[in-house]
Order: sequence, then structure tokens, then C-alpha cells
Amino acid sequence: MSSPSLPVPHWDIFCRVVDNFGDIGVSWRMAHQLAHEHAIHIRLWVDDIALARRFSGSGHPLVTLMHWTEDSRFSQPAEVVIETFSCGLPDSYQQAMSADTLWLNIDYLSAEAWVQGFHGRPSPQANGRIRYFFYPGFNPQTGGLLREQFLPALALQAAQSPAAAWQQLALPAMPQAINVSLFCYAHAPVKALLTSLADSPQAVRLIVPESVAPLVAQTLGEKTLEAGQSLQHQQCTIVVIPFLSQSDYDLLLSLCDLNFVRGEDSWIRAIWAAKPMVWLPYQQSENTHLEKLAAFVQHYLASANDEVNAALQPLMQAWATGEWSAEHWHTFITHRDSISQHARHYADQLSEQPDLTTNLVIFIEKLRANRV
Ligand code: TRH
Repeated sequence: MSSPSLPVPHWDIFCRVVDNFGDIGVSWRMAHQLAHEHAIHIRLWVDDIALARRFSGSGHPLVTLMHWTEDSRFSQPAEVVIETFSCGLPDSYQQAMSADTLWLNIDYLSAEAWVQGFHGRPSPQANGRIRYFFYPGFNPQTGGLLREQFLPALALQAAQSPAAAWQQLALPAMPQAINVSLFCYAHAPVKALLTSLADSPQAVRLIVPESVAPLVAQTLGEKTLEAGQSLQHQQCTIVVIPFLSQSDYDLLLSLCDLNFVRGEDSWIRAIWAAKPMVWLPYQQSENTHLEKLAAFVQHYLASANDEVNAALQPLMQAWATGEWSAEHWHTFITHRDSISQHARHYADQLSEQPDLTTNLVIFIEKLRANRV
């Protein structure tokens, strides 16, 4: 039974920030959407509270940020507890759980086929409770993808009032240039990309978040590149921007003509932006990340025509394996219209499936129904 002093429905989400922004990025989006669209009260327990506050911005009335420390006390577990990315639940929380507490682990996203076999599986735990695996994914046999109801309005804003939307991001509109956003890891072939953009037959604006700027500065032999600075590199104007709120970052992706994204969350946001995208998976040992990439590329291109297939497959591969060259940029420019149409088509097709939070709520309802 849930504690009578907690509002109902009430869920706990646990997030451990391992590195980068993906753990908190996904956890905050999920907490916000469960509160906003499903009216669930959320306590979001995060070990890095400063980062959590940065992501939550003005917050949500139904979400309470909680600092998860060694000293945290968990006398009142919620009806549902979500562990993100196998971060583990504190022992004292596990001990305080009642037989009715439902425990889920939301795992990393992958388009690989094995995911659907593991999604929803129960795993008995030492405290006598069952922990369920909830796998995000790209088909109806998985938990689906985070996708909020506000996204179509955001896309409309970018399409109908681009000048005002750019202004919201403190950037001038540059319709004559190909606008590209660059969010990547240090192993990306940034030098080769910059060279290809410098020689581009069409003007390019490369928009670089400040966290990626040191990588660009190093490549260009600049001491520093800070938010607000810009730099002309032949045909390419490089602009460094400050870290945006998640919704402004979504808007940026909707405005750009091509988005380089990475990891877990920006990957999916680039899909919903319905613009051409190149994804860089988080680097893993034994090149496991390249298997993840291959599975996604196969899914992304399953409904693409021959032209898009032939153009995008090598391009995505080259970015992830460090083999990017001028040829890939030329390929993008030559096939840009078809690649853009495909991005739109893929997003439309994928958004016919229920989103992750809706699937989560249904999953919980089914678990409860089966217990009664
Ligand atoms: O930061 P990431 O590399 O996170 C990674 C991945 O999740 C990876 O799989 C995981 O193992 C590792 O973290 C621990 O990339 P990701 O997932 O795209 O997260 C970035 C978040 O930052 C995402 O929510 C978007 C957000 N963001 C902004 O809100 N504003 C910005 O200006 C930028 C550039 C990003």
C-alpha cells in the first residue's frame, strides 16, 4: 500500500549521473511528461542535484527534485519506483518497499532485435520483490520512445515563423546557408567535417554547443571558443552557443537542415525534429556501439528509397568510424531534398506508435490488473 500522506498517483524515479547529460536528460523528460500528460506526482531522486536543477528550469508543479545522497532516508516508497539505466535502488528503499510497490528498470535505448525479447521481463530480487525490465525501442514490441504532445506545436513554430524562432535562440536567421548543429563526442572526425564544410559549394552555418566548442577550437588551433563567439572558416561560419534548455534545443533541431546528435536523448529528439540527422552512438568496448548504429541505420532506412539508402548509409557509417571526407558532405548536398523527405516520412511513421510514457502507464495498469 502506498503511504497515505503521499499524493496519489505517486511515482519515484531514481537517476545517477554517470557522465554527460543523457541520464538526467532522459530522466527529466520522462518525469516531466508523466506529470504533465498523465497527472502523476513524481519525486525525481538525482545524485547530481545541480545538474538536475539546470535541466528542470522552472520545473513542474507535480515534480519534486530530491537530492539522492548516502544520507537520504526512504521511509515512504511510492506505488511505482523507476530505476533509470540500472542505477540501482538504495538498500533502505528496497527494505521499505511493500508487496504492492511496482519496481521497473528503464534501460538504455537500442534498435537491436534482442530488445523486444527482454522488454517487460520480470526479474526476482533479493528483497523478495520483482524488478521488471522496461526497454525503450523502435517497434510496438518494446516500450517505445519519449515523445511529448507539445512537439507538433514546436515543429509548426519552426516551420511557420523561423525568423522569430531563431531569435528565441538568440541567433539571426540565415536562410541562404545550410544550417547544421553539431553535438558529438571527442572521437568524432571533427577535423574532417570542418574541412569538408570549409570547401562546401554552398555556405554553411555550423552551430556548436559550448560543451563541444573545445573540440572545435582544438581542431582549428584556437586557444578557446566560447559561447557567443563566431569564426569564419572559408565557406563555413562557426557559431558557439550556450547550453540551451531542452525545449530550446528541440527548437534548434527543428530549425536546422542537418543535425549531428549523439548518445541517448538528442538522438531521438533529432528524429522528432524530422530533419536529416547523423547519430554518433556512445563509444563502447569491442565496437558494440557500431552494432547499435547498424541496427538503427537498418531501421531508419527500411522505408527509404534507393537514392536515400545509397547516400545515408555510408554517411552515417563514416561519421561513427572516423572516415568522414568531403565526399560525404557532397553526397548530403546532392541528395538533400530526398534525405529531408525521408526524415519527415520516418518521423511521421514512427509517431504512429504510442510514446514511452503512455506505454509505461499501460504497463503498470496491466501489472496491477494481473495482481488482483
Ligand atoms: O550527453 P550525452 O552524451 O549522454 C550520454 C548518453 O545518454 C549515453 O548513452 C550514456 O551512456 C551517457 O550519457 C551516460 O547525450 P544525450 O543522450 O543526447 O544527452 C544530451 C542531453 O542534453 C539531451 O537531453 C539534450 C540535452 N541538451 C540540452 O538540453 N541543451 C543543449 O544545448 C544540448 C547540446 C543538449
